[in-house]
Amino acid sequence: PAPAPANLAEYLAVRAERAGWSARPAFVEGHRVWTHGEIHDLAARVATVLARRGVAAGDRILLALPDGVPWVSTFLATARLGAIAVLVNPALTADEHRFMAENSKAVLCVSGPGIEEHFEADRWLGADHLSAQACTAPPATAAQPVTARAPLYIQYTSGTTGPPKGVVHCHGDPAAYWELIGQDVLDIGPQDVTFSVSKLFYAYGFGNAFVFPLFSGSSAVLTGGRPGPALTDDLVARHRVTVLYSVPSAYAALVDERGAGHTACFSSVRAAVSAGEGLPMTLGERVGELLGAPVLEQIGSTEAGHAFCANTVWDNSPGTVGRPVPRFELEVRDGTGATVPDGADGELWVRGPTVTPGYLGLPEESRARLVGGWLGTRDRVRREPDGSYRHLGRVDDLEMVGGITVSPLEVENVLRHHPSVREVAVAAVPDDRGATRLHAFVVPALPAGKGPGIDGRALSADLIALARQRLASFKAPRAVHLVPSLPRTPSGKLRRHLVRQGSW
Ligand code: 3SK
Repeated sequence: PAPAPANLAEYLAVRAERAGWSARPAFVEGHRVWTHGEIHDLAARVATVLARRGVAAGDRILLALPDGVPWVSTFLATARLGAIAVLVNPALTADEHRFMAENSKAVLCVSGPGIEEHFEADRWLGADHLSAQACTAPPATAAQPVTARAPLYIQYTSGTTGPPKGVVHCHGDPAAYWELIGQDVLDIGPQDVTFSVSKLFYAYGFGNAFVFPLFSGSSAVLTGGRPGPALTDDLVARHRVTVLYSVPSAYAALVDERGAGHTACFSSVRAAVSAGEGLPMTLGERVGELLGAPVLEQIGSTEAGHAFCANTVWDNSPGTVGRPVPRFELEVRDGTGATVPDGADGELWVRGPTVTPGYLGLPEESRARLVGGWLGTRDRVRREPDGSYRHLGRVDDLEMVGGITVSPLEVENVLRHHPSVREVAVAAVPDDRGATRLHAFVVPALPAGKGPGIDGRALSADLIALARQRLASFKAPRAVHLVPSLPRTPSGKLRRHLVRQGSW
């Protein structure tokens, strides 16, 4: 390996050249294949254009771009200058973009066409214009020396209340994501072709589709929109994808819409990774059958940068999120902060090399969630005697119904067994008199073949009967609503507070 200069962009360019990856594919976008050499050359040219625009070390550059080579090259160029990339979802509203631009104090906002009015004109730069200028700019800008703890990028995480919080990560963090997860969990090597349904601006997608290919000499397929089942199996088949990263709701749609007849499309896949929220056992089994590959569940967070507990290609315990990633310490604590014994439920706390130093401009929130270097994840888990962890939902997920605490996950796990259910969320919804009742919101599975559609009344009655049969009666939903989709974050996590409000 190349000696490690601390500037990530320079380190990756030197690493690719010394490893002989310059002519190997790095990113596939539509019909265009970009090699590792082309990517680092383009990034150095984009750095020249940004430097001419006055971007300097420590400046923040907001990237509101779809997944693609402009995203990758602008990120690397920003890093090269010692500036800090603010990674945001390009599909946000104008108000959300304005909040993030202000909150991060971005000196420049780079976006594609159609959303320029979300940003102040004198702080906006069009991605097309940047790319055009980069073609003729020299790749001459020297990399800014930085330390491994210098800030590299900011991602926003939205809690259930309050505005999104900026999470800071450093130049040294991606090397740890690569060594601890890309290499030691997934065994990614130069021959791999990967595809991540999770986008680059999000922690899971950033590691999967940016960090791992650039550190390993492998390649990633990039696509702008959110890929549905048809596009996923087309891309996997066309590019012979070997590692697929996705989230449970997208896997549910894939198995539902691309049944047994499509297994051949996935013959190249050697591993499927699932994160973002809990993967029900039955869904994991169906995904494994469709893809003909192990389904590796893991858990991580934006604050930790990537996964901190994972099943690996060598050691997979379905139904669990695996064992702690080396160099991460995990504790399960009760509400008083005391650790609980194996087999008992509690909140997961994590300490490790890539945990964020804090939230941008929020010292009190940072102190509350980051105590002595330990991050309170808000995930409810149980440690099994064999050292694996079972994910039981979010700490804030528990619902109060008639004064009794109910785990909506327990109810969801029962309802999900019904063949006509693709996705389900259960929440306590207040009635006209202010009393709360459990309601189930169900995305129906597509009817097989060309048969009749779903009979909503019959399905509701069936689901309530199923819950009564399997659970204590107070856990059975009082009402079932058929909905076209559930409210989720871009990473696939359920927005349960919106389910509770019954509005999305
Ligand atoms: O959301 C998660 O569980 C996750 C998993 C892996 C990497 C990053 C994240 C946020």
